[in-house]
Parts: sequence; structure tokens; C-alpha cells
Amino acid sequence: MQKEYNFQEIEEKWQSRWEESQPYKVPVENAGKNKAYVLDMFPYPSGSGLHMGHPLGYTGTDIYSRFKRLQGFSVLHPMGFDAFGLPAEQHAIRTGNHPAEFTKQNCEVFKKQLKRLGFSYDWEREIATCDPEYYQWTQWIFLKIYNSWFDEEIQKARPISELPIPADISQAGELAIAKYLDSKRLAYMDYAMVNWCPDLGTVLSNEEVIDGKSEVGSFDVIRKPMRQWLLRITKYSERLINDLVEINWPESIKDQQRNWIGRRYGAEIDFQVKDQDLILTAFTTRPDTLFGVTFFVISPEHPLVSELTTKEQSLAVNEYCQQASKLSDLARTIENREKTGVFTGTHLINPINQQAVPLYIGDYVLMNYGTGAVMGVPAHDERDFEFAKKFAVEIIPVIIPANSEQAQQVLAKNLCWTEPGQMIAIKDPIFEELELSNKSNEIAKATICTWLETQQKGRQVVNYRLRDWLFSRQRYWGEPIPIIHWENGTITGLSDQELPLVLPEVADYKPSADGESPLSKAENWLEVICPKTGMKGRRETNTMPQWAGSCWYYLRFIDPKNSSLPWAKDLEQSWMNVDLYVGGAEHAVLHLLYARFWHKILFDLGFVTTNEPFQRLFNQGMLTSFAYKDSRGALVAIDEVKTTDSGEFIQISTGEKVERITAKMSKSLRNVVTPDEIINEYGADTLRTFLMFMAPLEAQKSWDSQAITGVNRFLKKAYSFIANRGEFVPPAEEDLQVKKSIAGLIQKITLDLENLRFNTPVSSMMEFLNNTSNLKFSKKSAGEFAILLSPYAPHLAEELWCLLGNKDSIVTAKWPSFDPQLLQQEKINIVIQVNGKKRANIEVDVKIDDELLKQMIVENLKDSLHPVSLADRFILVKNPKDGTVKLANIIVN
Ligand code: ANZ
Repeated sequence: MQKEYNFQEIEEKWQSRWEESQPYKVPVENAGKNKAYVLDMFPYPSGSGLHMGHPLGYTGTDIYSRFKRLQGFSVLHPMGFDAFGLPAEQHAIRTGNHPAEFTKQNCEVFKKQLKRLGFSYDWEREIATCDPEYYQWTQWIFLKIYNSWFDEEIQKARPISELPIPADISQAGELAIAKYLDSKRLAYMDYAMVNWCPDLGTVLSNEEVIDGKSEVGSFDVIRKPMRQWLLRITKYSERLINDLVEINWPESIKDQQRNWIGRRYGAEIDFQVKDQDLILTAFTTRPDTLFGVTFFVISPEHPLVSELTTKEQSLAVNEYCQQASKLSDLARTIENREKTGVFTGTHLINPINQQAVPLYIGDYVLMNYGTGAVMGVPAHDERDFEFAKKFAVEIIPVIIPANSEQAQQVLAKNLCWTEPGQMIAIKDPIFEELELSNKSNEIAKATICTWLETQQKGRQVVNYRLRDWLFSRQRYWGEPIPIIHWENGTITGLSDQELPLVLPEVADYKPSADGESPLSKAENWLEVICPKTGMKGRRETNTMPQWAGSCWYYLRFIDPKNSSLPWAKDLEQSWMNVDLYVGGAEHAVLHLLYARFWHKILFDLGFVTTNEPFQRLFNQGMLTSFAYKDSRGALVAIDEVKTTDSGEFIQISTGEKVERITAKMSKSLRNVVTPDEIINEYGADTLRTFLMFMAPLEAQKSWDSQAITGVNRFLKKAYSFIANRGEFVPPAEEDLQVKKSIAGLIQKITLDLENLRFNTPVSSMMEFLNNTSNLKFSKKSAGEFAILLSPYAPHLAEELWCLLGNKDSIVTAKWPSFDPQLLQQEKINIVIQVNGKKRANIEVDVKIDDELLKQMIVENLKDSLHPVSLADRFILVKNPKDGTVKLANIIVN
């Protein structure tokens, strides 16, 4: 009787065997020369369980891990949970239940679901960032950051104990020294304008604010000054940009990081305030436009606003600044927003031509970029152009396009020219002395910069868009920041022995009305007395942001149970870097930049031996689903639509025709497919193989429930091919085509997996079975097929391996090799004619492609009396039976 593919039985059986034999366990000391550290971006354990995006990337890494294991590598493939986070806290506020319990339950669900997918994780290394045994070390790293400073000279972090203290400060006593140290630490406190979200009762980082709303929950966000913890990531701007060349990451992600850091080469230029002994400094990337300055704008938060405002203008200026304080930076810098501003009554002197220009306050100038002051050049900057039009300020062009026709247009129409070009002749003694007329604006940039430097009226500078990382949150469900504020005004970090500083129990999880963290209500925990001096102190009540735990989890996986250190140094040395890191591109600038930053500090302080954490990064594409759109553009859920025989889509309730579109999976469109549903219906092996088969892993793709049956059929066929085969032949009697095909398959899949091409091996395996399953097969070749299949469909492959009579798990098998001779193509001889006369013979592979053949002919005749080129007409005469070329005739004029 024919045996049927019973995926449920097979998958349960092998999962329980793996549970017993632990084939994926990596001994702690086992790194060795051939190692592969393959890492997934670990999930946040939400209450709704795994969604289809999770197994998509996780299958890719699992296939790669299995492939490397079969190749004899020691593979570290761990999994854990990014378990602090806002949803659990909001759940706690709603229900009064402890977020830890809710989180723990969710982790259990996730783990069970992940195990059903047959992933080859070493579960003994599981970690959760909210466990005190884990966050003890997050706090430990925070303290290392707190206890260090950045030495500009060597561009490295160093222990704060090595910071040279200026003599006047050390004479001023302990308190002054403490203040000085605090001002240099890599973790420091400062008043910062923060994004305050009243509904969430917390401060958000810029990255967590999207279009003026919170990323979580989409609540309004306003600006407010608050005392906060910040990490000095800006000190690492240069290294974070420069070291990108060392790592194998998608260029698009590198570009996003570069843009986020936003390195700008430019100049600071000093403008004297007219009739006053005061200087205002502008940051510009375009010193070449200095002769075109017609006004000057400072930010409403500029510290000199009141000093620079005349009595007559003070009322208007005050009112304007008040209005501006209500807007977020983002709202102020929206493109095409109508420019606003107010005149201060004051004028400034342009250092290069001594012209007096009016000084305005304008909210398009931000205080936290450059110097918070802009020299207005309306002829060459769009924002300044709009401002000048609104306030009727003069527009003086100094650069025109190199193309004269274009230049005439720009001048005739008074356009704003922001591109490179050449300098217009200007009547000015210094302009003439510098011989700028008709020079390219790039030359003018350098010339004017040098002039400013020699006159001491300006200097070249590098500026970055990156801001220091706002690191404190007024939340309960995060790592407590291990700091004590003493009553004498000093602050200290806890000692290593006092860690972990465990979250206290609190009566409720809401922040206080003024935004203090819920921890400020935990009186007993909060108040401390120094056992040595008896001084009173209060613990820091802010907690760390969710990014903290994921900044270093890849290091803990190396040595997850170490209770005396975050990781043992020799293990770190043998396992790092992460060889392959896979996750969504949405983490381009958040997690991936923060983790690189922490890693570099740890590197500087000697705790890790590599400069970068993630050697190779790969982004999985978005997985979407289908939905429908009616003629008004409204979205229609998938169960409200039927498909007609002719393939049209009709809305059932209205009978109206609708259009099929791709949309995010969402409950309201009822187009969500969960991994569990699919596993129930087809099994995990089908789901895994299908997820890879759909498209290249990096591509965006739409879930198509119908297409999965094709993959399921392939696995049934693979099962039957071995389970229902009467007998195998000895290797000597095997059909040559089987030998050749399996060799080709091994070659192809090896190359594809090495290059993370996960989709094409599936079609190659399908094709292989179709072409060879009816031929004479040896057990050896059938076993090799099972091994090739095992990264994709590990349960089925184990079953087939067992049916072939193997005693050990297929996990312990060896990735097959092949005899390259089997892949050598037969040669044929082709006659070459030029204009119908025989000129040469060449020997080529039977299956040579036409283009390659043409190139070979050109090459072959290169030094002859009758050279030909690819531009000539080639007539390839082919054998009608097998399509091989017999003769090539090239027609040369
Ligand atoms: C004069 C000028 C002339 C400028 C010109 C540009 C073009 P990116 O490349 O985005 O960094 N700027 C400087 N500080 C600013 C601040 N705090 N808020 C808003 N804008 C500010 O832009 C650098 C340019 O942004 C600077 O160069 C300055 O305008 C403006 F034809 O100076 B520029």
C-alpha cells in the first residue's frame, strides 16, 4: 500500500525526539575555527503571538544555520525575548496585573509557536531582557558608560578615573571635581527639550515620534524641557560613519545611518552686531554664498534673543517666541510650510563686504543644529528664498548655472539656484582681490574659507545632525537606572556588588501627573542612607528605554549563564562577530546604530575584541497580504469579495467590481494569516519551504494562500519518492542522469545558500524530482537529496533519512560533495566562416549560450587577417534535433 505524507505525525515525532536529544545544543566552550554565529533580531513578545513576518526571517537564518552545521561548522543560533516594553506596561495599567506575569505568559506562547516551526535554536541559551539576571548586566554596562569619558585626542572612551583634572578645579575641592567629572561622562544629566507625550506619560526619543505623533498609540507629542539622562553618542559620529566600510551590510542601510548621523562640512562665520560689541556666529555649508547674504535669522530659543531685540520690537518678539515654543522641531521644519518670523530691530555686519543686514527671529532655524543662527542667502537656499519673499528682503544672486542658456533663465526669472555653478562678477574690492569672478563655486568655497580663517572671522567646521541619545523614560517596565542622587547634590553610580537593582513592587503603574516615573511612588525602595557617612539619598526613578536590552543581547547569548561576568572574555573572542544578522529594515537607524555605539564603547574599554558587532547584515522584505479597493478608494475586507469565473473581483454586498491590491495584514481587512493556522493545515515544513519559495528573502511579497498547495505537493512527492520506492539500486547501476543531476543540484544549492538566495533552491529541487524520480536511484543519491532538503523541511528530511536506514539524526550528516567531472559539459567543434569562407574552427561546450559563443569568435579571430566584431551580423546554423550550433557565419561589410 502506498504510504501517505502525514505531516502532523512526522513533525510531532521529530520535535519530541529533538527535545530529548538536543541536537542543536552548542557546548559553552565550543567555538573553534570554523564557527558561524547566526542571529535573528529577537522578538518583542506581544500578546497576539507570532505573526507571519517572524517565521519569514527566522526560516532564512534557520536554513543557513542548518547548512553551516552540515558543513561541519560550530553554529551558534540562539533565541530570546526583547521583553521590556510599553504594551506590557499599558496592559498593567489597564488590568492592574504585573507586567512581568503578562510578559512571561507571552514568552511561553512565542516559544511554543517557534518550536512548532522546527527552528534549530539552542534553547538552553534563551534570555529575556526583563530578567534580573539579564538586566543586572545591562545596568553593569550602563555604569561602565557612566564611568567613562571620551578622549578626543585618541577618539576613544577611557575610564573616568583617567580624566586629567585642570588645576583650578582640583583646588576648588571635592564638589567642583565631582561636577567636572559629571560634565565629561558618556552618560550625563541635562535639561533637554524633550518630546513629551501626555497620553503615554513619557518622554519619547526623536525616533519614536512620527509626524508629531507617538509611534506607539499615535498620540500627540509636545515639547517640554526636562532633566534627563543622555548618552554621548555624538562623540562617536565620526567612527560610526567611517567604520561602515568594514562591514558587509546592504548599502541602503549604511546610507540611512550616514544620513541619520548627517555629517556636514561647512564653516562658522562671525557677524558683528552693528553698533554693539557682540558677535553672532552662523553655521553654513555654503560659505561660497557669503556675498549674497541679505538678512540673518536666529532661532527663537537663541540665548541672545532678548539682548539683540530693540525696545520697540520686544513685544512682537516675545509673542513670536512664545508661539514658537508650542511647536515641535518637526512641525517647524515641514517642507513648504509658510515661513514665519519677526524683525529684532537690530542689524549685523557681513564680515566680507561690511554690508549691514537685518536680523530676524524665525522658527525654521532650530537651536539644536549648528549654532542656531543662519545667514540668509535667498538667491541660493529655498527656505531663505521663501522667507525673503515674505518679508520683502532683497535677493542678490552670486552663483549662476555654468550653462549660459540656463543662467540667463535663472537671472531673468529671479529663480532660486541651489545647485553648483560659477561665480558672477561682483563689484567689491575683496571679491576682486580674491579673483572669484567666473570661478566655480567650489573654488570660491575654499577661497572664502581661507580668507575668513586668515582674517579670524570664521573657521572650517564639521557638523553632525545626530543628537545625544535621550536615554531615560518615565516608565515602570524598564531597567532601573542604577544611580543615587545624594542630598549634597552629588550623584553616584551603584557598585557592581549592588547589582541587579531590581524593580520594586508598586501599587499602580501610572506615571505621576507631572510625568515622573511610577517608581517615584515606591517610597521604601526610593530612599537610601549611605552606610559609611549616613548621608540621605534618593534613587533615580527613571528607567532605561527599550533599546537598552537589545544593545548587547548578542554578547549574552555567547555566555548566557555566567553569573560573575556578562560574558567570559575568551568566549567573546572566539564567537564574535555575529557572522549573519537578519531582521527587518525598519531597524536601520534605531537598534542598529545604538548597538554599534555600545559595542564601540565596550571595545574602547577592552571588554570586547571587535570594533563592530554585526559583520553581515541581511534584511528580509515586507510580507503583505491582499485586500480590495472599491471605486471610491475605500478598502474592502477579503471575505466581502468573491472571484468570478472570468477572474473579476466583485463585492458581495453591492455587486460592484473592486480592484485587488496589496495591503498590510490587518484585522479589519481580515487578511491576516497566522503561522499556527498554516501549520495546522499543511505543516511547518510546507510553511517554511513556501515562505522561502515565494520570492527572494529581501523582496517585498504578498501572501497568496492558493500558491502554498504547490509547495505542499512537492513535499508529498518528496516523501513518496523515498517512502514508496520499492528498492534502490547499487551506486554502480544508478542512471548516469541521476548522478549528473544530483551533482548539479549540490553545486547549485551550495552556491545559493552561501549567497543567501533561499528561493531558487526550492525550484531546483522541484525540477530535480520531476526529472529523475522515475529513474534508477541509489540510496546514496536519495540520502543526498534528503540532506539538501533538510534545511528547508527538517522534519520530513529526518523521516526520509530514517526510512533510508540511517540510525543517527540527519543533523549529524555531512553536506554532500560532488565529482566536478560529472558536471563537465561535452565539447563540440564549430566551423567559423567569414562572409561564407571558412576561416577557423573552435571547440566549445555543447550548451554554450549564443552571446558567449559570439564573444569567443571575436576573440578567436582578433589577431587573424579577418577580424570580426560583435556589431557584425552573426548567422548561427543550428542542428534542428538538439539545438547545438554547427556553423557560424559572420557577415562583415
Ligand atoms: C547659508 C546658505 C546658503 C545655506 C545656501 C544653504 C544654502 P544641511 O545641509 O541641511 O545641514 N542652517 C544652519 N543652521 C541651521 C539651523 N540651526 N536651523 C535651520 N537651518 C540651519 O543645511 C545646512 C544649511 O542649513 C546651512 O547652510 C544653513 O543655511 C542652514 F545657498 O547657510 B546655509
